[in-house]
Amino acid sequence: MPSIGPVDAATRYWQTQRSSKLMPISNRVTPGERISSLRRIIATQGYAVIIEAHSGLSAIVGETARAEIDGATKEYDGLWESSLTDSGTKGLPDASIVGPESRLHTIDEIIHVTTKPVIVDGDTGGETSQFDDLVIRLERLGASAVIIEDKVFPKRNSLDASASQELEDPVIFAEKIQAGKSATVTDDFMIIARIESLIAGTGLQDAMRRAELYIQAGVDGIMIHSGRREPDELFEFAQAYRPLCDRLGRRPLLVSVPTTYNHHPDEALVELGFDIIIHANHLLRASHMAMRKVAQLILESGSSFQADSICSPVKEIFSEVGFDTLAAKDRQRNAMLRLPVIIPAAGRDPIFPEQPKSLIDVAGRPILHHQLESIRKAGLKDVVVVRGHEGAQFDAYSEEANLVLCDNPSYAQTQSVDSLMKARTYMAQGFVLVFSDLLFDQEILGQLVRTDKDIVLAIDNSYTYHRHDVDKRLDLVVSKKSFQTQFRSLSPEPVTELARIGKTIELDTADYEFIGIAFLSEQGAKILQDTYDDCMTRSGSSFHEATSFSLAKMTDLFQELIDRGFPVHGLEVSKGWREIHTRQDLEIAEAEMAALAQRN
Ligand code: SPV
Ligand code: MG
Repeated sequence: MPSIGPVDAATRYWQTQRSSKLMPISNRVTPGERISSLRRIIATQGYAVIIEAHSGLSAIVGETARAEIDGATKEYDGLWESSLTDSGTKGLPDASIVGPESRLHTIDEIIHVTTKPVIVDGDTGGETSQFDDLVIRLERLGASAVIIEDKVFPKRNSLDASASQELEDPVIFAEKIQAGKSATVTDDFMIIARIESLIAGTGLQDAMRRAELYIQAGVDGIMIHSGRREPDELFEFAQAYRPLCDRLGRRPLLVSVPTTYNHHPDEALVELGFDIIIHANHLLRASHMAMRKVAQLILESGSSFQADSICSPVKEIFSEVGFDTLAAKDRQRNAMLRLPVIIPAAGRDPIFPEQPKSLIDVAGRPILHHQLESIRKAGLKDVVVVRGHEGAQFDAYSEEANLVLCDNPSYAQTQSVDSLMKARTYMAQGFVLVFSDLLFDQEILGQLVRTDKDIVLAIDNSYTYHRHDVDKRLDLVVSKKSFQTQFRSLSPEPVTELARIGKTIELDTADYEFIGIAFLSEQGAKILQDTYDDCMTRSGSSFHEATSFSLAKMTDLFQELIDRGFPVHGLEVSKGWREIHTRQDLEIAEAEMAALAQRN
């Protein structure tokens, strides 16, 4: 039998909890963190390489792309939300036709599914007031920068050499930059000016003059664009940029979009002084070519069979967009609904000696009937009853669908733990424990099963309001938060970690009573069984409140788990249950049910 030393097993438990629960948090980013991350990357790495995205899926592809080079992993530093590819995706030309609302929708779509910095193509920025509004919205979304070009609205894409390109008056454009800067909330959000002199053919001198004006206006970066394959003037600009900045006393970032001159590698552009390199349209162009190929192939071959080899498998798309995670959650939920409910019902109660407690009639039906009704309303199906005293009376239930009868022949010498363990073959996926003397609403089961804890007991504190009238032995509970005085006045958390459980706790010390329903996840059930097995090997004298381990009650075993460092939680429920301890309880329950039936 494996020995699970108290410390070892609990330490292992906490380690697995930490590693499994931190993952989703590290995968999220706040707008503020995302905005500043672009500057941070450039400050630490010296440059940033950006890939275009035009949709959520293309953004995921860009964000997750990896290359192993000389033992190091390379990835993109951020995403470019391009007007060319956003328009192209919609089947429209890049000519100020797709409006800002639509563009913002795409940007939001990209930001929603990624964590990397996003640089937005702001076209001309529109009028000053429109640009202000764009800046406010982009900063709030978490984009790191917007690039606006010094052309006149409506602009035409810069890569079409035949298009006539009209440039904006640089003084007016500089004012737009200033207005945009004053609309920002943080210093992190960047406004980058894109100089189109080399596209419009007005030459290097014009480009340099514009750069000076824009730098003086407070711009955070300059993008110098060229549609040439050998952009000599652009390289000259890059060389003259450093002395210009030295003269002006500040050097905004320098940005390159090497679509036409991409035989000059990124590294060479960084050498020339570029800080940001944007590969501006490649994911759209790649998907366009792939789509055309596949569309044609299916037509030619009369089936999609041959196209399969050049399409991503559906499963890959599923996992790319998080369908896998969602399906895993569904599976988890369905597994929850398949959880067995185990009812230890073997004991003999001296107040009701003639019957198993489960089969006492309340309002004309045995307690077990009421329990099965609530269990099934909660969506749980499988029920295991452990019988002992007057066990043959359960024979009437042997044909009941999804109900298993288990025997505890030693019931007269043992207590609830022993009975529960007679059903251990049903615990592999976790289980719900229900005491046999309890009437309860289905909501309690649903709430318990939905907590993300491994061992959760339904607890109620209503007895504390009349604790001095309590005349029966309750399963009392002390929660950990009762040690933390600062929490006492706050509204109670529904789930709380427990410190003590047992019948001999002083009524004044306890916060809650355990009502007799508990949920144990797969891991919780394993911990419970391992602990039980370990205690069996050591059993001898007393075990918590029991005089021997074989007489242990569930409260004793739960206390043992707490002492070993496994978290046992309580979920607060304040109504919807009644236990039948005495004949008076029976009368009260019947009266309550009659009142309820009348109301309905
Ligand atoms: C874009 O990607 O939309 C750009 C860059 O503005 S370019 O197409 O080269 O003008
Ligand atoms: Mg553009």
